Amino acid sequence: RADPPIPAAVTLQRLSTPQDIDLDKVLQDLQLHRRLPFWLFYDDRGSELFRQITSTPEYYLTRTEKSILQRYASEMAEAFGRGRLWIEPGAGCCDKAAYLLSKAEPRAYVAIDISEEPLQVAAEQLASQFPDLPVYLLVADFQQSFSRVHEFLPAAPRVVFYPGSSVGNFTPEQAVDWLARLRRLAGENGELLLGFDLLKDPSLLEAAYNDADGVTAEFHLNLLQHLQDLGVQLDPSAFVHSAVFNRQASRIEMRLQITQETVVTYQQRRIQLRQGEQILTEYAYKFSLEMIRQLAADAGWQLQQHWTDDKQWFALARFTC
Ligand code: AVI
Repeated sequence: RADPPIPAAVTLQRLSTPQDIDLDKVLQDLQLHRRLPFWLFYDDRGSELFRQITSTPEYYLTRTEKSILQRYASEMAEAFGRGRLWIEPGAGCCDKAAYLLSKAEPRAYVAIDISEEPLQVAAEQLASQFPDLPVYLLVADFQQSFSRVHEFLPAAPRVVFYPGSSVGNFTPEQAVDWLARLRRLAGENGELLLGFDLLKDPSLLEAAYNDADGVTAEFHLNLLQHLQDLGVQLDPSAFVHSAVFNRQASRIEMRLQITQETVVTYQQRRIQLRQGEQILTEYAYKFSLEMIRQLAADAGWQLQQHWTDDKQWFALARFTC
């Protein structure tokens, strides 16, 4: 597909290209700790499967968050004030921001993502929906080019928008680190709008990560295909998907279960996996308001207010520095 033309109000900056994955480190973690990183889910096929997950009947998160944004967009815009620079790390196709942009009258909208293609598609849509809105697309590996992001943005008080409960895929320590980085990105008098999934009946939580059509299972197992594409040798038929809610830790734990003895090889590394072993691939933390308040406070953010749905399944909260 040819690149679409970039509309006049849109500025595209390429700050980094997808970095080479340190595959040996990934395999070492598998060998020593029976762990694989969740970001391995997201190759092109994985991103498409995640998009499909968001429309399964069981995966209430995206639907619910959008309904909150739709319902409270004016109130949120009022709370954050007009004329701010809205920055969305990991923006993807920017569809959630669109609910707010119509009300918030931002100085500009900044979408940051490592994948350029969805950003460009989103830019076309945003430009037709909001012809006067300056849009900045920053193609960046957020971990690496955080400091350079500042060089390209107009001066205005900032709001960082981080929806989707992606904060729940970090361990609490990583989440505090990440929120502290978002605080630096937000700058002086910066604010944060953070989406997070709330604690609820474990059967609803487990259903959301074990949909009946098996889309989540396919998404999970696609990680094995991704590894194979990167040059790892393995037999996918030895792995099955599992997702269980750990009540004590307040998180869904996704694991690949080993159904028969199998070997994973990469260059000189040979990893023998026995039947019954498990490989941890993802956490998805489920929060109380107090949990999220504390995490954010540890990163220097103060909770100001939050918005939720009638069932209190999901929330978006506003924080100030
Ligand atoms: C991206 N993230 C918020 C999703 C979640 O719910 O934790 C990833 C996901 N994993 C399995 N299903 C969805």
